[in-house]
Amino acid sequence: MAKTAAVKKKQEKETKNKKKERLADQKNPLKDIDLSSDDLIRVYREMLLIRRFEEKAAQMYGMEKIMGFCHLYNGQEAVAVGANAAMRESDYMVTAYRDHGHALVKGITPNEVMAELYGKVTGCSRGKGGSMHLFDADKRMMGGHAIVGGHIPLAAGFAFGSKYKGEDDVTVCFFGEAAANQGVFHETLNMAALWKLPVVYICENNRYGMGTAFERAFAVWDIYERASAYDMPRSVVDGMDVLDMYRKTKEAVDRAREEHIPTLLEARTYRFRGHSMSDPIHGHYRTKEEVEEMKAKDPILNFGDLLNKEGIFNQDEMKDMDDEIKKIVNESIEFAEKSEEPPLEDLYTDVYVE
Ligand SMILES: Cc1ncc(C[n+]2csc(CCOP(=O)(O)OP(=O)(O)O)c2C)c(N)n1
Ligand SMILES: [Mg+2]
Repeated sequence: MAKTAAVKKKQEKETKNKKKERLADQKNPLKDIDLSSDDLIRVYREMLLIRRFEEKAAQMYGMEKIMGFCHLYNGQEAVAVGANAAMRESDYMVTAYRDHGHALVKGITPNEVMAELYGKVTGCSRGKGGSMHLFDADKRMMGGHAIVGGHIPLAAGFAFGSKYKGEDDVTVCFFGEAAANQGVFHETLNMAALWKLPVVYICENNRYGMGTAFERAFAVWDIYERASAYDMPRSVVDGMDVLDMYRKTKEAVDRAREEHIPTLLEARTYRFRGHSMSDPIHGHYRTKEEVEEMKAKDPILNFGDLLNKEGIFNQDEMKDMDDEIKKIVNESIEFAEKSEEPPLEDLYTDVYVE
């Protein structure tokens, strides 16, 4: 029996609507994510804590309360936070000198990090490491390393240790793209693949090594492809998107844990501030327009908008959280200011393992 025109029209409309729904579903960044609403809010909070903490640290640096080297992670927060969400507490983390975000997300308290920046004895490295050397071995935060690329082989060592002892912890190692041009990067990736080590290497490609654009220093711009020389799984990640960071790190961490297969991830990200506190924000090596264009991809603002749009966390709740975080950061300043400097006798302690 022939369909009436009205029935046919209704069916066509239903098919069209279903297609629309399917497309919207595919585009939903939260689709298939195995994080609860509480986890998503925690991830947002961790990024915001890092941002507010560093804004305050920059202010205190300007007032000469904090001295020495200090490299801010502004703009890159989604990398450490997304990756950490894919790790277990007992997994090892190791990174370079741009380490405030990594230390905070691995559980070193704002008080201990701020006191370390101030060079006070209550700091996580007893005031003797400073901004570039944030450590807490109990929390499996293995630093904070100032020698570019120097910690890449250490990560292989931690992973070797876990495998040797029959433990299933994974090591996640972060480094800047310029570190991938150190010879030790290649030597270590070769060994990690050969020895099947449970390690995930995350290259934070923020496009500059100090004032050198990576396009001027790399013969091949897809840095992750370097892993193909070692038959290692590899992937490029949107480092401005905390969910992409989480998903791709999770895949890599699970593979490392279950099959002892290492991975190289290249997180494409951007630092909003200068290389260190002594550098201007854009200097001569990048334009104001470029910085502004990248700021439109702010990982915190964009993730906040998504949570708001999806009805997970609204703007009032975000404002309350921001106030609470600012209070925590202000308290960390009070804590650091009230703390003592290390005593002179401490000059020779913590130099060698006792
Ligand atoms: C072996 C070594 N060479 C040079 C330096 C000086 N230096 C400090 S930071 C830096 C740039 C590193 O850039 P990248 O690895 O991309 O990390 P980012 O600063 O962008 O996070 C250089 C060359 C150093 N610390 N160690
Ligand atoms: Mg860089």
